Amino acid sequence: MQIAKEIQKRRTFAIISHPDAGKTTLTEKLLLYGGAVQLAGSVTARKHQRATTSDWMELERKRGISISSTVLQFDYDGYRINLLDTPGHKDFSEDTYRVLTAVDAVVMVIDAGKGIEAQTLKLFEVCRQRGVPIFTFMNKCDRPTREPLALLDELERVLGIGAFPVNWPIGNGSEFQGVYDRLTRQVWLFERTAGGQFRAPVSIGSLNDPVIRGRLSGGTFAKVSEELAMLDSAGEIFDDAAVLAGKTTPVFFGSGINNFGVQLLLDGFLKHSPPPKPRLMAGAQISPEHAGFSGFIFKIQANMDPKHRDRIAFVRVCSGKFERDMTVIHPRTEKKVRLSSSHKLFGNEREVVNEAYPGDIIGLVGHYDFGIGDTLTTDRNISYKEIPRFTPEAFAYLHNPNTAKFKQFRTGLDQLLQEGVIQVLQLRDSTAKVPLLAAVGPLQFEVVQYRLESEYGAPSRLEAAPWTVVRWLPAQFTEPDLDVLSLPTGARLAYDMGQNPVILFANEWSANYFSQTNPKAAPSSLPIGRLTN
Ligand SMILES: Nc1nc2c(ncn2[C@@H]2O[C@H](COP(=O)(O)OP(=O)(O)OP(=O)(O)O)[C@@H](O)[C@H]2O)c(=O)[nH]1
Ligand SMILES: [Mg+2]
Repeated sequence: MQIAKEIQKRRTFAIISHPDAGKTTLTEKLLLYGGAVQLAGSVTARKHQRATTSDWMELERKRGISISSTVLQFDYDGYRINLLDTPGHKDFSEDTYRVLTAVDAVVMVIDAGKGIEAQTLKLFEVCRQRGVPIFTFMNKCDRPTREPLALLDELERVLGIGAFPVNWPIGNGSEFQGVYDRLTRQVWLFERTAGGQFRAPVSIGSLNDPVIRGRLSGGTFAKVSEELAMLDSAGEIFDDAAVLAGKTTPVFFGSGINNFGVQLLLDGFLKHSPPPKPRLMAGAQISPEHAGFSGFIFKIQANMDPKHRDRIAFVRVCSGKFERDMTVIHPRTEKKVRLSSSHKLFGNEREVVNEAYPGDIIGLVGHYDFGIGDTLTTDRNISYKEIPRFTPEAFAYLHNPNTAKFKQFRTGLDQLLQEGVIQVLQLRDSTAKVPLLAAVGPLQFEVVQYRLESEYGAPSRLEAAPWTVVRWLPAQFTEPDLDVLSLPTGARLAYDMGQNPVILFANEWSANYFSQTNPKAAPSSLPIGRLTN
């Protein structure tokens, strides 16, 4: 069975964490060790230096932060890898959460000097709910870190899962020299290379090998020996079933920037992480081997390639075989669609792909009917409901200060709206034509403004709006019902993009007061049971 073999080869995973823990840096090093790039770029690339593959947006390079998730597909050691680098900032978390619906495992990066940070904890909770296996990389061991045992203890205490150290750091901060691999009982001592662009030279041997021992200070040798003896005495062994069930996380130590421990993480991850699993759909399981092709769209992005100025819908293949030019059903519009412009993706590079298998992420160019969350399938019975929705918490008016640029402004805004990271609301009883934007966080507005200017040549001006909370009214609400609603001071009625009525409140208190005093109109934080795109 060719399809079963192809499925077994697939590893589809995301790298997640709090901002700045080193996801993009680690992603680049996984590409280096995976043979997908020859020279690793840097997130803060200066002159003559390569920038990272995953932070390809101009604004990401300027700011040195990730704004949008990136797909990188490559082959290594017999595996077909679909790797997703995600943004850590909470204002971009809607994108990150959508990515989590499309992967089979995650690598959680922790800054070993800081331990578990707020955003990591939130992302972890989502993974746990979805039962996604989690691998942990304790990064930045080249800087002073917390005690490794304390870091493990924190994982178990705060996240409530087992932590199995696959390797163990040798030396701390500037004395960090490498790791001890507990599965093979070998020491890996690395050397730093300028800028970490190339693989780090490594010496491998047993802890008592005189050459290895000669390179460690007496203090480091004694500390590592003692800690390893302690870990061994606990008698735990690597439990694949517990890892696959998301009950235990294998822990790797290292330094992404210096390439220390990256090879061990990559190989350890591939060996112990799962191939694509069956997907749940309305209580039923759709196995990857299911004969019909199916997949769903978890992300849309416009203008990835300035030469083309088009948009790509990212599809996670869930079952069956994808073949270019195949005709599928698009259940939301009930249309049949021929999929001809399919691509595999590597950052902002794309290449035509003729076939794809469960686990693969492919980019479909064009298809302006496609929206986030849509299923594409050859089997009428399949319809995935994977994509979580987020409640906007930031609101602002976006003015077009240059009337001559109205067309660019409108086209740009419409296309960015399709990416689904901002929404536009229309105030009721208002003739003003200025779009009122809503997003999970205010940084999204900056991204919209920057992209309008750089991708569409349309300058814009942002004006703060006086609300912080939006609530959707019950589905059966009609216009006459809206006429008689009495709203708290400062609140306004508006419509979302699907013409569903919402109320904008000045603050949480006012929203709660309204709910208590209007039990029949009790609004919800999401448009439950309504179509919004
Ligand atoms: N000392 C040290 N610095 C690192 C290491 N890995 C990454 N960094 C630095 O940490 C900063 C953030 O790195 P990124 O890779 O952009 O972090 P990120 O998690 O992708 O950040 P966001 O995507 O914006 O959430 C950069 O200045 C990196 O150079 C490491 O192993 N050691
Ligand atoms: Mg990043």
